[in-house]
Amino acid sequence: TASGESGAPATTSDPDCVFCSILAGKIPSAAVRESERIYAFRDIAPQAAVHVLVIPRTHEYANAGEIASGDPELAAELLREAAAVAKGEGLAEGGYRIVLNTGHHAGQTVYHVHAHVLGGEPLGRFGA
Ligand code: DGP
Repeated sequence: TASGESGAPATTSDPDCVFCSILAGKIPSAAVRESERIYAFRDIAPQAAVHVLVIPRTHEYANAGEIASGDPELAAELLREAAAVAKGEGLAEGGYRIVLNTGHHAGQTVYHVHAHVLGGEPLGRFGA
């Protein structure tokens, strides 16, 4: 996809992707934070008192490794926005976890890169 005449960054979309449908407004979501390239919304099946998903508006990166290689600035923005969500949700003092699942063994179900921001209560230790 080419950049628009506005010079805005190119954005791709997949009609079969649930997060692209959320971005398009076809599936409702509870917005938490929005910027030009990033959208944050509440997870439909929260795994902690606070559970927010932070995603780039573009579909082109499936996971953390792809976005870090393909658009390092966007990857950094994803993490900055995740931290801003945590601060906005009041998690900065108590602490929180940012999770980026990659692939089957990690339980990744949506192949549109997303950071989970989890907190608001003590979290169980991660692992198998
Ligand atoms: P992962 O397992 O890392 O691929 O996480 C995908 C997350 O997406 C999972 O925690 C549930 C969430 N999710 C899936 N479908 C929807 C939806 O339609 N709305 C919202 N808000 N979250 C969704």
